[in-house]
Amino acid sequence: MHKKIAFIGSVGSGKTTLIENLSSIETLKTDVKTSVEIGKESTTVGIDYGHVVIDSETTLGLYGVPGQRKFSLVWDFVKKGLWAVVILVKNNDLASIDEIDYLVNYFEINQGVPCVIGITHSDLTDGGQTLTQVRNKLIDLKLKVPVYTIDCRLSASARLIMETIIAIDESV
Ligand SMILES: Nc1nc2c(ncn2[C@@H]2O[C@H](COP(=O)(O)OP(=O)(O)OP(=O)(O)O)[C@@H](O)[C@H]2O)c(=O)[nH]1
Ligand SMILES: [Mg+2]
Repeated sequence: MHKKIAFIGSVGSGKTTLIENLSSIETLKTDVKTSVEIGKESTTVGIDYGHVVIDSETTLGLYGVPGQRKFSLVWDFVKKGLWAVVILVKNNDLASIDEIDYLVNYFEINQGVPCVIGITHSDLTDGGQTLTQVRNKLIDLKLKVPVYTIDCRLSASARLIMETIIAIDESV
């Protein structure tokens, strides 16, 4: 069975980096140089695609979407037939934290969808406040979702996210 996981979150939260880290194949990337100021040189405009083999019967398709809402046509494609969702939030970035509401709503995430939140870039600044803000938001949204502090560049973080998603799926 081929299962589809979406990686969503604000611009620069680390989606492309995490998929690259997780994938067992060279990822398909659609990053281009940005023409507007978004705090980094390149951004995803299409789709990121990576692939993980779990066992002889199960493969995972890793689908990264652009963080920018203006490319939400891609979000609509990724949303179809989703098995699980990973939401990335950039540490100490209010816009990134606020984006959770919009994304949960857009991707119709409810308790029946395996979901994990990763707070990224926590290696750069202290992250205690962001963790509390994200947890409070989840209480408002009535969602019980594990929240981890991760670094998208590290394989230990990538494994933690993937193992949690699989454990949630097996427990529901
Ligand atoms: N220090 C640090 N850098 C990170 C972390 N996660 C990602 N980065 C870096 O942040 C930058 C942006 O990451 P991307 O993976 O392009 O972010 P994205 O979510 O795909 O962004 P868009 O496609 O524009 O929406 C890259 O230079 C990454 O190396 C992290 O946890 N810590
Ligand atoms: Mg990207």
